[in-house]
Amino acid sequence: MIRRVNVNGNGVAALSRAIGLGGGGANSATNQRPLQAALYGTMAHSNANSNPHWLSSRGLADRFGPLAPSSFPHGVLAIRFSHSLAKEPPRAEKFSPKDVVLFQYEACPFCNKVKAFLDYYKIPYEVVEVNPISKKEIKWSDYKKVPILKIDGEQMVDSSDIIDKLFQRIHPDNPAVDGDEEKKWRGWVDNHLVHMLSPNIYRTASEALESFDYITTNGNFSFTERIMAKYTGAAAMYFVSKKLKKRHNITDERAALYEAAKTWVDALNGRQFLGGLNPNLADLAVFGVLRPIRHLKSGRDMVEHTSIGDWYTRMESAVGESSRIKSEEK
Ligand SMILES: N[C@@H](CCC(=O)N[C@@H](CS)C(=O)NCC(=O)O)C(=O)O
Repeated sequence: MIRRVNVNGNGVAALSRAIGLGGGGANSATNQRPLQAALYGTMAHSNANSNPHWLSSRGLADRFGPLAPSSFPHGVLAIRFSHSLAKEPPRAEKFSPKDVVLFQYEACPFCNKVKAFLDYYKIPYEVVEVNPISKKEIKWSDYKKVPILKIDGEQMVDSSDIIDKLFQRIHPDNPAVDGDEEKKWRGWVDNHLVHMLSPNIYRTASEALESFDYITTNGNFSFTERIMAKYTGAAAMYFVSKKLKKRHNITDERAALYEAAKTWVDALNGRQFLGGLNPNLADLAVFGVLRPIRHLKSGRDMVEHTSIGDWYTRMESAVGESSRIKSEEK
């Protein structure tokens, strides 16, 4: 159930379709709007076609790696397991939905949080890549953002709500009430960590190209689409990332990323995971958001310049293989 993108034209429109943006013929002004909108991306509220200034859209921010603030103490030695997954097998044994479909953008950090949860619990799921302009794949829903999880026909929206609901179903006897620490750090991921991503992964021309190479390789693109998306998308996001940096008052994006990693390691306070012996939902959220960038230059730099690498490696092994169902397995 993976989206196939049809390429009928050249230039900007084809490119915009290639990065999942939709669009018409190649050269007209109208045909450039889809790219603008797409690049606005992620725009939580925007009507892309009505926005004349494609480099200033807040939408872009969301889609390609949203963004925001932080502050956080750390070092609580008392381990709270209210939401912790400690001592439980990383498998949803009492909960086995038959049909789980995640509507997503490949590079969306909120979608990646949900994927980390599903992978950890070994809940098999299909992925539908959503076209950010037409959003035709989610036309059936009133909700216009991703992720949307359809689970045996039931719609769930908003990454944290989705995770809370799934957690409750996996642990029906253990009401999913966040411990204060876990809750705080889950909030930190949504309000701070995600905002570090775009300024870092599109920081230089070569990093923007590397990021779009990742996005297009992991999406479902034809060869032509991939090439076009890579270069046009990378160029656009390079400029957009500078705007995002300003919007979030970031002066040195790398330093801000390292600081975030350090803040997280401090929060662990010597524990294997924030959850103690096993990951809790905050561990899964941080891991989910960082996983797509781990092997990009920014992620490599982060591991080299901070001590987050050991925790990250433990998370990789705790989460294990992805439980995503590939199209050929269907
Ligand atoms: N609070 C939501 C945020 C979801 C969100 O903002 N998703 C972005 C993509 S990363 C989106 O769909 N934006 C709307 C759009 O692209 O039009 C969550 O945690 O799921």
